[in-house]
Amino acid sequence: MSSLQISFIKSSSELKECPDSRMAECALIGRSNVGKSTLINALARNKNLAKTSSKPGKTQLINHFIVRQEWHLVDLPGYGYAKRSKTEIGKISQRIDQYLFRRKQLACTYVLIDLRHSLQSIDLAFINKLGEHQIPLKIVFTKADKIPKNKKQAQVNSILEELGEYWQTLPEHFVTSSEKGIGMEALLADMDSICTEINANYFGSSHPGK
Ligand SMILES: Nc1nc2c(ncn2[C@@H]2O[C@H](COP(=O)(O)OP(=O)(O)OP(=O)(O)O)[C@@H](O)[C@H]2O)c(=O)[nH]1
Ligand SMILES: [Mg+2]
Repeated sequence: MSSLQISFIKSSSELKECPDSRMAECALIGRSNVGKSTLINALARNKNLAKTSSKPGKTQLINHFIVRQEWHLVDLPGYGYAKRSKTEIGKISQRIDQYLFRRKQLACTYVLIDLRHSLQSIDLAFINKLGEHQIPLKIVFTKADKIPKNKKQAQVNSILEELGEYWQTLPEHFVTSSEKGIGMEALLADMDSICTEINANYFGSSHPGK
């Protein structure tokens, strides 16, 4: 994979601080420590772009990155990190919801799920909430390097089966490892094509007001 032109734009603590741009964006969401920020670094091939940590709760703000000067990639705080005060948990969850439910530029949400575990109730609740609000979503399985090769597909199928009990049509999914660079090209191509289409149809020259 050739290196990607991507740079950090800004961190925002609420929706109204987010970049006021006419560009589509893809957002990464998922439990704290699932590997959202690391995934951005793996896509960028730059370990210092997004701040990561082996401890959960690292990303607390809405972080905008710009890809090829064409679309935004957004690193969100994780949900489900219990070792915070109730006030802090409420504030972060409100920040996430406000962004996901009201950001007009949001083209697709990628929900990251750790492939090592069965589907957690908090992930299911979050995915179902996105579905109820009709927010486009896809699933990104992370840390695939931690699963033996011969067990990987069975683990993917088992999580999808659990999800299938609630979803008639399963969301599209990607299997990735930021550590080993697995699945990066497919994921990036997907984001690229979604944002290019939205940019052309919604933010293009025919868009009213432009
Ligand atoms: N083995 C392995 N470890 C990974 C992978 N992706 C992330 N990690 C590790 O998982 C830990 C958490 O990664 P982060 O990217 O900071 O997680 P996050 O989802 O951004 O977490 P918050 O900011 O707390 O929401 C770090 O120790 C990473 O090195 C992966 O593909 N494979
Ligand atoms: Mg993070």
